Amino acid sequence: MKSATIAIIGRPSAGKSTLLNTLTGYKVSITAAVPQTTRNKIRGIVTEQRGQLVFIDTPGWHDSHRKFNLRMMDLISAALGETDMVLYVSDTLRPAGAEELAVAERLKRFSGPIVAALNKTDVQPNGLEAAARFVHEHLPQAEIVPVSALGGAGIGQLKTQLFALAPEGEALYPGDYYTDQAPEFRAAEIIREQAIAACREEIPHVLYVEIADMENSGTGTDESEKPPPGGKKPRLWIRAFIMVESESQKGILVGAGGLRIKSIRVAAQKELGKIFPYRIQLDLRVKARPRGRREDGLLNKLIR
Ligand SMILES: Nc1nc2c(ncn2[C@@H]2O[C@H](COP(=O)(O)OP(=O)(O)OP(=O)(O)O)[C@@H](O)[C@H]2O)c(=O)[nH]1
Ligand SMILES: [Mg+2]
Repeated sequence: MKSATIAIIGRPSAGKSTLLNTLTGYKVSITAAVPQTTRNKIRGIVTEQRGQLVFIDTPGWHDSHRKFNLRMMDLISAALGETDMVLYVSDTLRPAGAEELAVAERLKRFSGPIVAALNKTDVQPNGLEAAARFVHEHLPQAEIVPVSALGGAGIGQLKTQLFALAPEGEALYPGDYYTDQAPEFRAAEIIREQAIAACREEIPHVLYVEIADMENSGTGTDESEKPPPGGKKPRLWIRAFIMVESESQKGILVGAGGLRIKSIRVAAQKELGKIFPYRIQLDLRVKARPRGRREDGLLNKLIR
């Protein structure tokens, strides 16, 4: 039996979280067109006859001295310190720049096996050659696999390569686990994803979601709980707040006549219904957080 922990590392928006979702077959980690979507170490688990791969999704590697970014870099370093292997994701649609070099420099100090997934091959195959050359030059020890995280091309080959390089060992999680995240955290992430999708530019980076209450009419929030045969799914009430920095941001998220928050609520409710075996009833509001509590306390909320 093979068993490995694998940190997924790469630039912002390279497609790390999309790749994790495609590898596991579940929506484990939220994704967005804007960078800096992932803010935590999110685990996704793949169990097969061959063994078990435990992936750790990480925030995008971003060179900056802002406290927010430094904190995310710490998360990446922590993931690299606790992992057997690295799955390095590069974006073949963007030429390698300073950030890509910084990632490669950091990975040079990693002693385990590295697999480089050259992503987004569905769009423009001519970026592939330059991306492969970059990896050959800067991470010569890495095995290269071209993939499309979105379309699924190359995913089977990527898994084969990862299993081949994984050490022998016992599974870390039961075979039916695909993530280790608590239901409240998953719910907050799904709502954050829908809020990000509904607004542009500045707001995505400052908002976070607080779950005030989660209560069900069944026996628990256990995801494995199945509806009774032929019966209706039990109901799950979720009361949540989208937290922003200012009244003007609140205004943008609420939208004219409350239309934007309504569409975020409807979209989030639908997505939540896909990951939890419940009929979801979501009560969603936007709150501007009080001034004067913006520094470390806030960082702890943004990056948990
Ligand atoms: N065309 C195409 N788009 C992709 C592919 N993989 C990811 N994307 C898109 O790239 C954008 C970023 O994807 P994410 O998975 O959120 O990227 P990430 O690396 O996790 O980003 P951060 O968490 O912000 O670092 C989204 O709009 C995805 O739909 C792919 O294989 N092909
Ligand atoms: Mg991500």
